[in-house]
Amino acid sequence: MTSVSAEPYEFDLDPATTALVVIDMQRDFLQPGGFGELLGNDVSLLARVVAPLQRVLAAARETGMLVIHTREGHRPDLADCPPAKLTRGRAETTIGSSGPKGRILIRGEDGHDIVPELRPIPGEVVLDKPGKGAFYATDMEAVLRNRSITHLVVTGVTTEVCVHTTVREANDRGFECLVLSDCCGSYFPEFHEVGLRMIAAQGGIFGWVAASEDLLSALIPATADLGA
Ligand code: C5J
Repeated sequence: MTSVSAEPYEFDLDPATTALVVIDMQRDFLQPGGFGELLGNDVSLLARVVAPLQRVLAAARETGMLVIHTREGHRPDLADCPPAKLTRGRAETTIGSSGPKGRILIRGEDGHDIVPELRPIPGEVVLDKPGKGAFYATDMEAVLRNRSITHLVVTGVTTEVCVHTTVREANDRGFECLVLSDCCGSYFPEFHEVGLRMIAAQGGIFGWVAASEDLLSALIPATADLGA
């Protein structure tokens, strides 16, 4: 058992029963020419998440934690995409439209894939989800229960959308969630800040929040300074 310094108080975890969840670190959200930028967002705000997340991913692999990467996206025929999701925003460019990275948020397209810096390795779970939360219309819960996972370290983008939705879903299912503040990001810095505060408020109403350094120093004390 390892204790991580966190808000609102320390988060105790055992790597054997903890999964690292990496939410939607896809080209479509992070890279120029992807969906996020086509919607008018500054994608450089998300790029800063990559380096600390690489260090956490390396530590999770070293300690033998289960690693789950999620990707938001849809079937090429859009049969699993609610019409409301397609038409929301009244934008000309939407899910399924052709863009510089292929069809937006469509499985198998370049933009739908995970950024190369965080590419999954064999043995890691890659979970395709049609919604914001990782539990909705997926086998996420079965994957976790079958591995006796009780604790989640949650990272990825965006803080207030897919990260928040997943943490809320996990919390209602009884999983203990630690969100890493510098390993999550938003196109809206104020939403990121408030989103994190909402998780740890009221004695940890949805879970805990810590910086990645606090997790790393608890997991692998000898390598904690590598990222500084
Ligand atoms: C969004 C996500 N923002 N991964 N998706 O639409 O947060």
